[in-house]
Formats: sequence, structure tokens, C-alpha cells
Amino acid sequence: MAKLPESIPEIVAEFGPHLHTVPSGGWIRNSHEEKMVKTHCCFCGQQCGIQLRVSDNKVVGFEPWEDFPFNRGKLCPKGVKRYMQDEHPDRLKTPLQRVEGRGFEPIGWEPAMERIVAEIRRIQAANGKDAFAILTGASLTNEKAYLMGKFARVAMQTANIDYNGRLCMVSAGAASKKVFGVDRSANPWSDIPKAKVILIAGANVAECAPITTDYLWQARENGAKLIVIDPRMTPIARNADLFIPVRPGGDIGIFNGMLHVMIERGWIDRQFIAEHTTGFDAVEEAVRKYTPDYAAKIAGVPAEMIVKAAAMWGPAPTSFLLHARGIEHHSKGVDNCLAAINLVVASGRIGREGCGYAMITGQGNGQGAREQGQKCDQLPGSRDISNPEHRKFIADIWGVPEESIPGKGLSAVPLVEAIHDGRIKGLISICFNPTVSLPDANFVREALSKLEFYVNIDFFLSETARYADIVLPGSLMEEDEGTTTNVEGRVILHRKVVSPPGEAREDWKIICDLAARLGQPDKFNYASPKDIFEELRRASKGSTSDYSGMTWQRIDDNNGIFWPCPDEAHPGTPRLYEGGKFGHPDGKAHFMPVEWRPSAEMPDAEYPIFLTTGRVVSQFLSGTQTRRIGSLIEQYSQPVCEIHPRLAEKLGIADEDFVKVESRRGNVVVRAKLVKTIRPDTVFVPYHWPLDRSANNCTIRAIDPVSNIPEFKVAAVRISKVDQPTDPIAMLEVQAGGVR
Ligand SMILES: Nc1nc2c(c(=O)[nH]1)N[C@H]1C(S)=C(S)[C@@H](COP(=O)(O)OP(=O)(O)OC[C@H]3O[C@@H](n4cnc5c(=O)[nH]c(N)nc54)[C@H](O)[C@@H]3O)O[C@H]1N2
Ligand SMILES: Nc1nc2c(c(=O)[nH]1)N[C@H]1C(S)=C(S)[C@@H](COP(=O)(O)OP(=O)(O)OC[C@H]3O[C@@H](n4cnc5c(=O)[nH]c(N)nc54)[C@H](O)[C@@H]3O)O[C@H]1N2
Ligand code: SF4
Ligand SMILES: [Mo]
Repeated sequence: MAKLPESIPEIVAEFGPHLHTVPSGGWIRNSHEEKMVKTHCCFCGQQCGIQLRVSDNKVVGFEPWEDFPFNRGKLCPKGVKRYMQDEHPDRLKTPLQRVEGRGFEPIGWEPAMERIVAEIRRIQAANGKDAFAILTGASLTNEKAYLMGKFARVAMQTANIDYNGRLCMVSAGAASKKVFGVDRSANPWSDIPKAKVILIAGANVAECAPITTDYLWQARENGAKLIVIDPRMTPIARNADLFIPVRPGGDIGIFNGMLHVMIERGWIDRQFIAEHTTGFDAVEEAVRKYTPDYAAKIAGVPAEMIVKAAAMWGPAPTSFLLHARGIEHHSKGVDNCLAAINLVVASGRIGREGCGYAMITGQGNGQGAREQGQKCDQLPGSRDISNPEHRKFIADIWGVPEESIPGKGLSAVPLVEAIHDGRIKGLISICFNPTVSLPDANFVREALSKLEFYVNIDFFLSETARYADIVLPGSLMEEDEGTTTNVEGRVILHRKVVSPPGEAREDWKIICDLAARLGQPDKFNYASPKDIFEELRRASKGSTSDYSGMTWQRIDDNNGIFWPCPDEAHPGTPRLYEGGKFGHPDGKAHFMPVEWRPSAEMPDAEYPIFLTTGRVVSQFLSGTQTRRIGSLIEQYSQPVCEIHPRLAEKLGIADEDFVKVESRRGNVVVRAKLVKTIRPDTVFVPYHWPLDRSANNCTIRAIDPVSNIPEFKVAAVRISKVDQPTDPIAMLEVQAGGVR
């Protein structure tokens, strides 16, 4: 037995502040002693500040963190309940191995890691290095995202690494890079309340970026007008001065039509365009035919709405344009974003107080995790893996020959297709739940079942983990430390609040251990995530997303620092493009002309209805985390199909009926929810559920040619009433009288 402390100094050293005296005069550890740790929410890209209440290495609750400037204590339902994951009985606490016929059985770390290394070696020796792929995620910290990119290229030497931001941020990122030369929201959120007109396209702000709503209310109080473009009248749209119920895939009609009117009426800033941009002539030419009538046909809305939007946006003194996945999740996602950005640049209202542009990032580290080199075509510091100079720079940081760094690999959807057709035989995934999140889920499940060997790293057993040979128990955000970069481009610090339970380990330790076993102990010899950050700083030096002047201490002292931050005396850059200086070598913004084209699959006689998919406030992404938290389930327990009463009547469907939503690829059976807030040619199903309840059974594997984002927002479906739900879980729901 360990020696017990005897003297008071020894006791204090051992137990610290968790002490109180007892009547006998001794000291005991006060198990109810609590501490409060300032950190951030693990969920969306807002990355709200929050204080977690900790007792005995357990997170037992939370308190607002009023001083954190982004959310000033406010939180949404997910942030409020996130702490309930920590002590959840489903937490993975030991590595698991799938045993044929018996399911998963616990296995020690040593045999698990040995088996993984042996399988990586076997598969790569037999089929080439690229036959073993890696899928990662944008909920990972910057340090872990950086580590994953290096792990793929240095330890595994596979080209095939991509991440779930491919399903999320890449259209917006590609468009911003094309026009501005930089991939980041251009403004801090504090510019929003100063804008006199705000245009929101394809963003369900109230449910998906709840704290941003507060900034919009402030703008409203300052007299701002609000324009919302969405096929559904979302909660924020109900407060808009102008709501444009666009037909899914029709946004280019609105944006080009608005620009057409703005040019005609002289509501563009010719001087700004001449001094700070290139390519406007081609855009002017392209939008010439987008008269309000022509544009209205594309957008599926009255022409007057487009004229009205132009009249609100065009002559405004200040303005802010925000968009999210509603315009990005398309096989023309990049073009949609370009057309939106053209409105901003043509007005000259960017790079000034109250004049801005932002894509609302999705995952917790949606911004940072797309900069650190875990994308198939990217090296750290948003560098290009095909650019010889960039390769050399990173090869030197990593201490490897440039030739040893693989070239561009496959992006997420083609990567899964390569698994399906047998080119890729092994997979490690971390922080990604593809069976729920990728389009055409039946195809994805088929693909995963063909893998020769699959390792899944998660803190819960996700639906995808069921296909794994080995599952490794990783860490929740609060069980590790590191930085993320929020929706504004503000780099913030997540503190380690508790340690992982049981035998679960911090993700970064798992990866470094694997790298060492694969023969690279020296290159992954980090003492802590802070060590990784120090290398990341150097790797980002001189790039557009320059973190080199940041230290964890500075980040902590300043409630975050905005990149670029090129040296330790630099305050960071909340607002980009001030003085009309853009990120391209010529310092100008590059206009890109855009032409509308139809979505990959348009409704026809057989499948006559648009299906669009997205989110609800109480569930998060593939739901692995939020479908385990009781009160969030109660708020929205099952997916439903939002359908307009007129369409429902035509199809003989009543509220709460079970309906089969069916595309050429699969179907989902859910209850109908009759709402007047959706276009009558469109239905909406949220995607947070797996298997028979997965909206992605119906979606299409079409991707944008530039960004490779899937077309989650448009598929053609038919809808029919079904008497008996075929889904066993739905049947349970019926038996329980609608409540589970
Ligand atoms: N509660 C909650 N919040 C989240 C998340 C979550 O899962 N749950 N996820 C986070 C992540 S990763 C992301 S990416 C963001 C996503 O945030 P959002 O993009 O705001 O959410 P979505 O529901 O995917 O889609 C937004 C809107 O696009 C509309 N839409 C569909 N098709 C079109 C179209 O063709 N044109 C236009 N203009 N609009 C269209 C939909 O009706 C929907 O209201 O949310 C983040 N925040
Ligand atoms: N139909 C349709 N499909 C969509 C969308 C849509 O709008 N419609 N939206 C798309 C978008 S925008 C996104 S972002 C994707 C998201 O797609 P996914 O990446 O599949 O979503 P997550 O639920 O975040 O999956 C991450 C998994 O990693 C785990 N995880 C989270 N954090 C960590 C961590 O720090 N470490 C480890 N080891 N594991 C972690 C979670 O438990 C979860 O099982 O879905 C996309 N799919
Ligand atoms: S808005 Fe996003 S970051 Fe803030 S509490 Fe909600 S989920 Fe968390
Ligand atoms: Mo996302």
C-alpha cells in the first residue's frame, strides 16, 4: 500500500485545496469541493466561452462565462447540456476488438496497437501506401488536425487523408480563396451590429448559430434591415424585412439578378471596383441577362423580390453578408458563394467597420481544422501540397525529404468510392461518422463493409464504429487541451478540465504512439499539445493563416487572437482587407463571373419533389453526442418530414402520418409535420439520425467539381403515406404513444 502523507505540508502537497478539517482534528479530502474551469463549448463553430464545474475529476455542471467577449455568458441548449456527455454510461473506456459472431470485446492497448500496426504494414506492403486511408474531423483541435496531416504524410506515407469539413466548409473556403486570396470570415462579429443591412443566405441562424442571433438583434436595434434567403421560413426569417423563399439550388438567380439591378441603378461602387479589384467586366457581362424576370425563373420567386432585395442592399451605407451550408451544399456550391461575394465586393463594403462578409463555420474547429494540413490537397498553414515551394517549407519543418511527402490524395466522397471499388483496403477514422453524414448512406455502408481493416477512434460507439475491427477510446474536448479557431477567425484555448475515464486516452497520445510504432518516434515526440502548437506556429509562418506570433499564454491573456498574427508583438487581425488590401499577390479582389446551372438531380415525373436536408437546434451533426443526452432528445426525438399543407393535401397526407420519402438511392420513413413555413415544392428532413432514420439514404453522391462538397441540399424524391412504419424504432415510438 502506498505510504499515506503524515505531516500537514505533506497532506497539503498531496491534496491541495480539496481539504477540510474534521472534528477529530484530522484532515480529509473534501469530495464535494468544486472548481470552475473557463473553457469553450465543444460543439459548433461559435465556440462559446463556458465555465465547467468540476468535482473529483468529474464535470458536474456549468456556469456562464460572462467575460468572454463572443457570447458574454449566453449559451444554446447544446452548450448547456454538453457536460452530460462526460459521465455518460456509453463512454468508451477500453479498446474494443470485433470478434466474428460475438460482436465487440475489450482488448488491451498493447495487443490493439500491435494488431493495427501489423495490418497497416500488411495492407500497405501488398497494395501500396495509398491503399490505407485516413478520415479525420473538424471537431479536432488545431493541434490534432496538424498532427493528423503529419501522421498521414510522415508516419503512414499515404496520400489519402481527408476530413469531414469536406462535407461542410470547402465551398465557402474555395470561393473566398478565389476572390480574396484568403479563406476566413472577413470580419469579427462585432461588425454585425454596425451594419445597416444584413443579408443571410442559406443559414438557419437561430438553430445552428444561436449566439449569432444576438448580434442580429443588436443590429436590428440599431435600425438594420434584414434579408433572408431560404426555402424555409426559419425562425430568423420570421423577423426579416424581406424573406425570399428560394427554390433549392436557385440562389445564383437571386444574387446575379440583384447585381444586374444594382448595376442598372448605379448602386455599385465603381471607384472601389477600379482601385481594388480585377475582373468586374466579365461579371458585368455575365449578369447582363439576369434581368429580374429571368432571375426570378431560376430562383422560383417573384421578380419584385429580387428588385426589392437589390434596393435594400444596393444603396446601403454599411452591410454584412452571411451564408452557410444552404448555399454551399450544392454541386455548384463554390459558384453560389462566388455569386454572393460579388454582391459584397461590387458594393465596395468590405474591410471597413460595419462592412463585412462571413461564412458561418460549422463544426467547433471548422475554421482552424481546415488550415492545418489534414485536407487531401493541403499542407499546414493552408499550404498547397502540389506547390514545390510549399512542400519544401513543410518538409524542412518536419525534417523529411520533400520527395517523401505524398501528393494530392482523394477527397472524402471519392475516397469512399475507392473503398467501394477495392482500391482502398484499410482505414483509420477519427472524429468522423460517415455512415450517418455522407450522402447515399446505403452505398457508404456497403463500402465500409468491404474494408479489410478498419480502426475507429471515438469516445462513443458511433454507428460507423460498428464496421470497425478495432475501436480505440479517445478523448472528449474537455479531457484534452488545445486551441480551436472560431467562426470569426479568433484562436482560443480549450483547457483540460478532467482526464479521460478508464483506459481512454487523449487522441494526440494515441496518434503519437501509433506513429512511433510505425517507425517515427522522433518526429512525433511531443510532450504535450502545447509542443505540437509550437511546431504548428512555425509551420504556419508566412502563410495566409499565420499563427506564428501566437502563444498559448497570449491567446489566454487576450480572450483569443485573430489570425494572421505574424509576430509576438502583433495584436492579431480581427478585420481582414482593411484599406481594400486583399490577400492575392496583386493586393486586389478577383471577381469571378458565375452562370447558374441546374442541380445534379432535378425533380421529374417519377421523383417530383425537392428534398433538402439540414439541422435542428437540439441535435448536433451525426448525433453521436446529442442523441445520448435526454433533454436534447426530448426536444426533438425523431426526424420528421416538413411538408407544406398544400402538398400534403395533394398526396393525402395528414399531420403526424408516417410517410416514406424515397429517392432513386433509398428511402427514409418518418412522420409528416405539416408546416406553412416551407415551399410547397420542397420537403425538409433533418439528418442527425442513423440507419432507417437517415435522411442520407435519399441524398445523392454528386459533388462540386472545385470543392468536392456533396449536394446535401438538393435531391429529387417522391413521398407517400405508409400505414405501418417499417422502421422498428418508429414502431416502438408508436407503441409508446409518440414519446420514447
Ligand atoms: N443545432 C445545431 N447547430 C449546428 C450544427 C448542428 O448539427 N446542429 N452543425 C454545425 C455545422 S457543422 C454546420 S455546417 C452548421 C450549419 O448551419 P446551417 O447551414 O445554418 O444549417 P443547415 O440546416 O444545414 O442549412 C441551413 C438552411 O439552408 C436552407 N437551404 C436548403 N437548400 C437551400 C438552397 O438551395 N438555398 C438556400 N438559400 N438555402 C437552402 C435550409 O432550409 C436550412 O434552413 O451548423 C452548425 N451548428
Ligand atoms: N444530409 C445531410 N448530411 C450532412 C449534412 C447536411 O446538412 N445534410 N451536413 C454535413 C456537415 S456540414 C457536416 S460538418 C458533417 C458532419 O459529419 P460527421 O463528421 O460524421 O459528424 P460528427 O457527428 O461530428 O461525427 C464525428 C464523430 O466523431 C466523434 N468526435 C467528436 N469530437 C471528437 C474528438 O475530439 N475526438 C474524437 N476521437 N472523436 C470525436 C463524435 O462522437 C462522432 O461520432 O455532416 C454532413 N452531412
Ligand atoms: S452556439 Fe454553438 S458553441 Fe455556443 S453553446 Fe451553442 S453549440 Fe455551443
Ligand atoms: Mo458542418
